[in-house]
Amino acid sequence: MLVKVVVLTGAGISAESGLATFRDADGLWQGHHVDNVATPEAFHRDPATVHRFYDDRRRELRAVAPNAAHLALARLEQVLGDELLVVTQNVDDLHERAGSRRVVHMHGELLSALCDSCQGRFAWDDDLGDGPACPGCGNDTLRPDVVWFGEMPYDLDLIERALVRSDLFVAIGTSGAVYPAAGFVRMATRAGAKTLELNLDSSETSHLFDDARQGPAGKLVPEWVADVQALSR
Ligand code: BV8
Ligand code: ZN
Repeated sequence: MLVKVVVLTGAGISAESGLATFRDADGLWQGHHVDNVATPEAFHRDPATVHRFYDDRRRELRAVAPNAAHLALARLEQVLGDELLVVTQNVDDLHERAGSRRVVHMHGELLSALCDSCQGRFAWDDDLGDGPACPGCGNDTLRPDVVWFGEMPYDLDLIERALVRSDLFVAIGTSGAVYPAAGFVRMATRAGAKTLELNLDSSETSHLFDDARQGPAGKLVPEWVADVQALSR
C-alpha cells in the first residue's frame, strides 16, 4: 500500500553540494543582514546590493551539482509517483537536476525573474543587476523571483492540501526558524501523519517530531529511502 509522503527540505540538503546554508557559522546571513538583502524594503532602498547578492548565488549555482540526498529523493519519486511531494524552501534547482519532478519552491527560484510592472515570470540564468529589459513589457523592472521576508510564500494552498492528506511528513536539512514552513510539522501531526526529521543537528522544532535522526543528509536520506523502498516492495 503506497503511503502519501510530504518532504520539506531546507538549505541543509544542499550543503554537501557546496552551497552555503543560512544560519551555520559560514552561512549566508553571516555575510549579509537579512534586512539588507531579503526584504522588499531592502530592494527598493538599495537594489544594487540585493541584485549582487542573488546574482552571486545564481552564478555559484552553475558550479555545483546535486548530492546523494537529492538523488535518493528522485529515486523515491520513481517508487511513490504522485504519492510523493517535495516542498523546498531552497531557491536552487538541485532537486530538479537530480530528476525530481514533483517539487514546489515555496520561497521561489534563483533561475526565474519576476517583473514588478507586468508581474510576468521568466526563466532566467543570467545576472539581473544590469537592469535587463523585461521580455514581457520591456521595462527594466525585473527582480529575483524569490519570496522575501514579509511576502506571501508560493503555493501554500497546494502545500496545505498535501499536508492534511499525508501519512508521513519528513523534514530534511532545515532549522525550523522560518514560518510558515516551520509550522508544517504541527499541521501534519494534526492531520494524523507520522513525522520524521533528518538533520545534521537538532533544530528549533526537533521536539515536535515522532522521530528525529541526526547526521549528514547525504547519508541519512539514502538510508531512509532504501527503508521505504524495502517496505513498498
Ligand atoms: C510570511 C528566499 C505572511 C530568499 C527565504 C510566525 C512567527 C514568527 C515570525 C513569523 C511568523 N510568521 C511569519 C513570520 C515572519 C517571517 C519569519 O518566519 N521570520 C523568522 C526569521 C522568525 N516569515 C516570513 O516573512 C514569510 N512570509 O510570513 O508572509 C504570511 C503569514 C501567514 C501565512 C502565510 C504568509 C516568508 C519567509 C520566506 C523568506 N525567504 N528564502 C533567499 O533564499 O534568499 S527564507 C530562507 O531562510 C530559506 O528559504 C529558509 O526558509 C530559511 C533558512 O532556513 P533553512 O533552509 O532551514 O536553513 P538554515 O541555514 O537556517 O538551517 C540549515 C539546517 O540544516 C540546520 O539545522 C543545519 O543543522 C542543517 N544542516 C547543515 N548541513 C547539513 C544539515 N542537515 C543535513 N545535512 C547536512 N549536510
Ligand atoms: Zn514586465
